[in-house]
Amino acid sequence: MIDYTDEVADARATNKPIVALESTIISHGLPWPDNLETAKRLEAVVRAAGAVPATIAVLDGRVKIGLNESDLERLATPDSDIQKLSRRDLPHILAQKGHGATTVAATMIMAQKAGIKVFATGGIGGVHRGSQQTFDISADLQELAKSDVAVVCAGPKAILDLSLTLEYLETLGVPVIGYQTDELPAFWSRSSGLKLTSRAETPEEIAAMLSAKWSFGLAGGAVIMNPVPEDDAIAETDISAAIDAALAAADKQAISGKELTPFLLQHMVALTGGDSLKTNIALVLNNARLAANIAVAMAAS
Ligand code: PSU
Ligand code: MN
Repeated sequence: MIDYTDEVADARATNKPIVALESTIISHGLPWPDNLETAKRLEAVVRAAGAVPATIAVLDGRVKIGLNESDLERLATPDSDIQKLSRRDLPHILAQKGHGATTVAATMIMAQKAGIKVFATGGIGGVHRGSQQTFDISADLQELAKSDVAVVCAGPKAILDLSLTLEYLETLGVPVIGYQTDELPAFWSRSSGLKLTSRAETPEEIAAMLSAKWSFGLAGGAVIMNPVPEDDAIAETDISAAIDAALAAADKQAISGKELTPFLLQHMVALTGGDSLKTNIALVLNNARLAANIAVAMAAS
């Protein structure tokens, strides 16, 4: 059921550091053609930092750990038959031999099966605003409590309720580690006003925390919160109106379920004249670099 590229198979056999990358950001998170270019740049960034990239997806009912160029193109092409896959969608897509891009949740499952400990994305899913009514809470959060994978992100996407997302992670016992910050970053912005209880200054410190967690038998993942670089960030005050407008549009058009996050991200790009897209690309590249540094530190310890 699982296919590895030669590069990833070799890295597994020789214990080289590997970084998992997800594919929902390619198929449903970023617009064409930036999505394909970013997918390739992410792999290049991981390689430049001394680790092997393993972009994960499901193609023809096969779990692909590592993708070749034509796989990436297939995932990036608009209007293809690529579904957005979370944990609950996997049995259907595998049995029907379908195609899908894996979310943070589904990528964590596959990474764990492949023995990959570190994974980079843009922003994790979380508790949506208004979830008291809609019950919309990303399956990413439950997965963080289940799969033994560290996820590097720039915060939960700021379209979410960040405070409730932190509460939910606390309830699930998921460590949330600020990288060189005491504050939860907010995806496009570096600050949220919400304090974190755990901070690390170096990839080595993060590797030590992960090793302590897993060697003690504390199952489940961890989230590394890596603020977007200053030069690429959008101030909270400059983006909040666009977030409100995107949420209002989703409400008006009654968008819900798995469509909601892609809809909101797409609207943000239009509402910010492309600024949110530039920041999204910058932050995910920054996360891939840190994830590779952590994977290298883990392999060395
Ligand atoms: N990070 C990005 N863009 C994205 C995502 C993350 O910069 O599109 C994706 C991830 O795959 C994440 C998903 O799991 O958004 C969250 O979707 P939902 O809220 O439906 O769980
Ligand atoms: Mn949801």
